[in-house]
Amino acid sequence: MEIDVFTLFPPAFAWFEGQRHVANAIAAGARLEYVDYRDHTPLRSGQVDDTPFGGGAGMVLRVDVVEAAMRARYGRDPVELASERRVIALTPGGRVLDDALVDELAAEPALTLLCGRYEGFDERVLEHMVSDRLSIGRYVLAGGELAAMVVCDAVLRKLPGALGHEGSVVEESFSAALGGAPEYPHYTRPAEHRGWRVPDVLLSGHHARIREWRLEQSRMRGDAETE
Ligand code: 6GU
Repeated sequence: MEIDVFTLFPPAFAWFEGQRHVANAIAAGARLEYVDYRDHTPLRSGQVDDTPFGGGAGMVLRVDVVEAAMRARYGRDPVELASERRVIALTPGGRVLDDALVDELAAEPALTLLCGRYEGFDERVLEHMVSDRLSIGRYVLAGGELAAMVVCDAVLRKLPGALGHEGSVVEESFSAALGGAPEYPHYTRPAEHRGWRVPDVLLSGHHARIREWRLEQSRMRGDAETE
């Protein structure tokens, strides 16, 4: 997996790269690189954004700046690129990320993530230079960087070698293995704390019964969610 993140704040990702599963994924061959729009702007004094035509608050990331950064990175017309590679604009109005979309993205050989800032992208970026618009939920963040980290986190942890235990990603919340339902509850020592006991079945050593109990718990949580 090769992920290119286009951003105005590459240093924001330093902490993210230190995460164990991210470092593991990189050690196992994944690649995470950053392109700073500002390094490629054709405008004077590093300008990357501008005020919106028609007026209004905030600043908009310019279409010519995004194009220049993409041309610098890929050496070709971004309009053609978007038909061959997942080029994903991070924008609050996009398709909302879920486990199925994470699986879909994790199966790609390469991803390009475009972070917006300020009021977001000039609409022509979204119309002509991307294959996908992706949101991490129905609320507004000040920029796409946190959203890009969310996407990278969710995708990279699905890759072989990212987590210590490969089974962890097969049967987890919202996975196909659990029929899309949330995961069952987990407990660890102590078996009792302030009178709060761990369910007996988990201490029973009966693997078939434990499994049945877990799937039942997951189903119940799924039902509760849709009520
Ligand atoms: Cl992808 N970007 C921004 N700016 N805000 C968001 C988002 C993305 N997803 C949810 N809120």
